[in-house]
Amino acid sequence: MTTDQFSEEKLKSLLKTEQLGKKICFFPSLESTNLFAKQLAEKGEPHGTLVIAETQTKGQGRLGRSWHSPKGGLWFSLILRPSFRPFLPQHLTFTAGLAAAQTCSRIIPNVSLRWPNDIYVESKKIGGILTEGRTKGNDFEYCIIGIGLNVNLTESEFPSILKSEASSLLILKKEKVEIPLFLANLLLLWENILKIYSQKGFAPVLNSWKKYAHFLGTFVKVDTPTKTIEGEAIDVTLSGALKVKDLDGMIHEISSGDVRRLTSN
Ligand code: BT5
Repeated sequence: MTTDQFSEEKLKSLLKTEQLGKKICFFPSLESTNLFAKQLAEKGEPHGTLVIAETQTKGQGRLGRSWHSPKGGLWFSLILRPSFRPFLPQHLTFTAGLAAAQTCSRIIPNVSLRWPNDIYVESKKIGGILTEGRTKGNDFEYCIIGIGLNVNLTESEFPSILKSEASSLLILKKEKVEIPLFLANLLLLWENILKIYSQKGFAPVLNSWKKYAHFLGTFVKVDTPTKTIEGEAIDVTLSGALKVKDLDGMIHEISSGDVRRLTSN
């Protein structure tokens, strides 16, 4: 199917991956690509299946938050059933973030990653990742990784509440990005990162991820499900946790939360 923003045939002709995106499910509109991908995964759809929608009517963020998904953005989810063990879903989020940051960096400078799942350019959020998984016993049967990237969104397409904190590749680059080419690049980079993860473990992925983690070494405020911690973001561990040193010198290892930067250096 082809629309003015996306062409399935174009994507197929540009894709150089072995597994990611080998099956493409494209829709002009879906409630949420994560939700749809989950339904497909439950029916046994294979590793690498791509679900993509031109708009989402109920795009999901983390913790029940919503994701604004008008036409012009790149909204997609992948079904991942990694054959290697062990793997952690939170590690997969980092692989996705790294692939997204590397792809965006080919278009605009100053792309950064903010723990655990945000893609920023300076102080503006341009994308986010939503990872969901289904367990079977102690193991993961599948993971759904949803990526939302504000590719060709204009200023007027953001609601006023997001205007000061969000941006898009189009706004920053002042040029339209070809979505099928962008996605083909992203999927190839992601597949290579997943290969590195399966062969060499998480450490090399994390090291590359940290090159984009400009928030490390700055003062942050982290809202966790139970408390708020302020201090210096000092590291991200191999389990994917954020280490923050508070003003008393105490080190906190945080596995879930939202980071806000308190300094702009
Ligand atoms: C995220 O959540 O950042 C994960 C977003 C994942 C979206 C993708 S799109 C494809 C797939 N299908 C889905 O249904 N979801 C995934 P979180 O960290 O909770 O951030 C959500 C917050 O970001 C919201 O509360 C807003 O403040 C802000 N936000 C919403 N839409 C935005 C947008 N388009 N650009 C920038 N910020 C946005």
